[in-house]
Amino acid sequence: KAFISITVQTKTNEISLLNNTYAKDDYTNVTDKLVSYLGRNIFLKPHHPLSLVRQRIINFFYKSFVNRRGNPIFSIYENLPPIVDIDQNFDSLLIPEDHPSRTKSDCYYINRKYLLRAHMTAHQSELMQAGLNNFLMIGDVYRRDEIDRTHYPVFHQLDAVRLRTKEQIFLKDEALNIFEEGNNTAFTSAQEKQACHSLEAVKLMEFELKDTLVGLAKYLFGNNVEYRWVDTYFPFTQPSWELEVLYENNWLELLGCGIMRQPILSNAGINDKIGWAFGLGLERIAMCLYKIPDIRLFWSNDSGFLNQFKVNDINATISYKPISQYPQCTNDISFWLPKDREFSSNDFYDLVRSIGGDLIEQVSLIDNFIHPKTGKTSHCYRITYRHMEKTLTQSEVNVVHKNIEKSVEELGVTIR
Ligand code: FA5
Ligand code: MG
Repeated sequence: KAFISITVQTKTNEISLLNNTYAKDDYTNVTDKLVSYLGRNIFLKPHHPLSLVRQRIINFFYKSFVNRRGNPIFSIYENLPPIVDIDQNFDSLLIPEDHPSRTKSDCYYINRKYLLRAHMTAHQSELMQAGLNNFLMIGDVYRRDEIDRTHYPVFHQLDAVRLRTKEQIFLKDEALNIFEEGNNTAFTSAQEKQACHSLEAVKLMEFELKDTLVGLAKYLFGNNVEYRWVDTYFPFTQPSWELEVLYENNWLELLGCGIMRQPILSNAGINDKIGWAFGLGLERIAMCLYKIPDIRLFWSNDSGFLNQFKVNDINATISYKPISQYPQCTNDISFWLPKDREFSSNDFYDLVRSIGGDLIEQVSLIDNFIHPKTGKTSHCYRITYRHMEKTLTQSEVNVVHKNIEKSVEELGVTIR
């Protein structure tokens, strides 16, 4: 039955999503399975672990940034619709036409114009145009990606923007400016400041940004948290950094941030301010804070999971106790890739997820082989099945696996 759900879409030339109808075209790749997540808003449900993390971060910003009367200055946007256009998700953020993050194999497109937002940064420009200077944007984001315990095609991000004028950063010091006549030829690395900015302004912004984010990491993980800054690149910030924290002996990427590229502000009609911005993932933080072992659990309606987060104090220490680990079943699938059309592993992952739903714990490419005579490529994937709340029988798994084998031919592959 699950197998029918992906074919339904191809019968009509339109898709209805959140009370709107969209024409399909050659870019359409949203699946029915994905569409079923729209509007579930688990990050807003009281006591949901993502909601606890969300509220703690909001409280940190309320406490850290107040005006002279002691009122919080950051405004919170958590109902921004997840369907955005390519201008919001890419163009307004100066993401180049040929950037890999735009490809069909990375995003869920509704058609050539609209997609499910791939990051919360998509709303930056519209909120700046509305006149806001300090704001947080929180919501569900959608990406085509691998399948394992830490990756899910829907996850949640919290993004922030803070804009400052010359008077706000330099106070009464008339001699200092945000902008200078930039020497555009002086680029040596991605870490260099933008030519239009003065070094003084950038250093003060960098200091406040890093101080805020280290403060946030300590607020969430405790004062003794070990952290490090890593230089990185984003098309919409320069310089750019990632903050990593040490968690169970691994460096975990918590967030990306940087000084906003000035054309994003000027395109939004802002010519007298400099800004910093960051974006973080809520699942990663919740998985560490509450020791949640598998990202699928966030979507569980099981009371054995949800009740563990019913606390009166959102800052309470919670350590998730697995209800029980039910056994895994693995089944492999091998096929020849088509020679006459494109094939991306993400196409296969989506298909597996559409059919197997949350029974799928992991899909991994275990063999990639080119036939020496025919030149044909063969992929072998290992699919790990595990139910979160009961033991799966081999025959239940076989039914799903057969359905996957049957429908994988839609991708033009030939089962070996
Ligand atoms: C971005 O999405 C940028 N928009 C962030 C940003 C905003 C940078 C503003 C500068 C200014 P990235 O793809 O690295 O960047 O994701 C940001 C964070 O989301 C990551 O640090 C991580 O915490 C989380 N994240 C990213 N991909 C996943 C995933 N597949 N599963 C869980 N969390 C993820
Ligand atoms: Mg990243």
